[in-house]
Amino acid sequence: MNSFEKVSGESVAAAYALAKERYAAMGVDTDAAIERALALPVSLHCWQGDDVQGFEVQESTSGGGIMATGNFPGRARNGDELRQDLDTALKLLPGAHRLNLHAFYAETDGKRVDRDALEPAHFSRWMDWSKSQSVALDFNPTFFAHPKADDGFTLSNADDAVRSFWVQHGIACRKIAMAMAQNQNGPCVINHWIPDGAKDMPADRWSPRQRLVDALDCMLADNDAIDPALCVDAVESKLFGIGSEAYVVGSAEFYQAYALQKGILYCLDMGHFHPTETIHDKLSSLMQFHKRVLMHVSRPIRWDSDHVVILNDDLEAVFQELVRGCALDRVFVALDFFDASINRIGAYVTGTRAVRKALLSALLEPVAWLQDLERTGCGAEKLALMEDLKVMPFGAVWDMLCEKAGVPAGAGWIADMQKYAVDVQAKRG
Ligand code: RNT
Ligand code: ZN
Repeated sequence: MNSFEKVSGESVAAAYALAKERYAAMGVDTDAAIERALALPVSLHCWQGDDVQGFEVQESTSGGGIMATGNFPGRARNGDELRQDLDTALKLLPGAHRLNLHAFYAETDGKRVDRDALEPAHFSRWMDWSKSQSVALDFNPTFFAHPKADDGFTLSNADDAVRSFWVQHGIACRKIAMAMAQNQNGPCVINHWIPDGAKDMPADRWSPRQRLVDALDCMLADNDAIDPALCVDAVESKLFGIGSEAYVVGSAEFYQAYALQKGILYCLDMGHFHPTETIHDKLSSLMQFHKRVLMHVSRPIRWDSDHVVILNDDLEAVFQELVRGCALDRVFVALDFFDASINRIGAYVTGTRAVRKALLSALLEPVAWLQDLERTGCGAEKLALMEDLKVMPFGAVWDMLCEKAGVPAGAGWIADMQKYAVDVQAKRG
């Protein structure tokens, strides 16, 4: 019978010694690559733990078109359970992490508090957790799953009262992000994503976009208590959604231009482009003009399906671009996937480890050599070297990275996931 036994430290060290030599022969310092790969913060999204449901007292509605499919037992039902799950996942994850919260994960002690009235106090438990775990927080207003989002329009709604409700929500959230930043003595990235769009051919594409500009301007103008170095605003574009197949107000062009004009971050979600369109080629264009970007790491299958991220070509290409362009310091990496059909700790760990694997793999490239071959017309040599890099002993370096971070190497973490499923998740209603 196979079992998910832990790999011994000796066998990790022995394999690493050989791998280190192979990489050194190409001029790559594996120790330095491990150190750099561990240092980049990856922002863990709280919403994988509860299938994007949130803790609100009010009846949640469908508005917004994002939905996790599946019914695997063990979903976190409140803040304590979600934090317990995150602690468990973090123990199995190598490297630096942040936690990305959504506004509807406020804890209001059974009181109904509408989105425009949210305050930092409703996140005090999250902020206490953040301090105790030394995990900084990022934040998102929740412009979906609310009666005022049911007609598919929030910040671009034609109704002044509805639009201003959402502007107030954004303003309230920026104050919360500011409080989080102060609590952690460092920036909190606040990402604004709205679902606004139309199911079928709009007769007027212009007015909602004009209204969105005005609403965002209004939201971002409320700056009395805001330090832009601490409350780092981002805007996330999308191509289509469930119920917004024909038109999305906040498209890529819209937010690329808006973010640039306002000096805020543009957020690229890997699932928010055409089905075969990937984001790695966009980075060296956008980043000529945008000083920094936010990335939502996700995995679309045929559509924006938010599957658990795996180490595939798309993911590797993104980190290769960032490393080759010396742009790692200019990107905020956040996760955005949700699968309710498998163990949720397993989803967190598989997806988050895949991201750091891609990062490490990119850091193990002999970039200067590849670029030199290209510059000097040695195209066949460059292509052949790129192919050979794929079968270098990467796994041995990855295992050492895990070992150095004090988390199980290889597939050893799966046994911990299984134990937690029995000891904790199975007992949830
Ligand atoms: C939706 C966007 C957005 C959400 C989260 C929950 O298409 O990708 O980022 O997934 O805010
Ligand atoms: Zn996203």
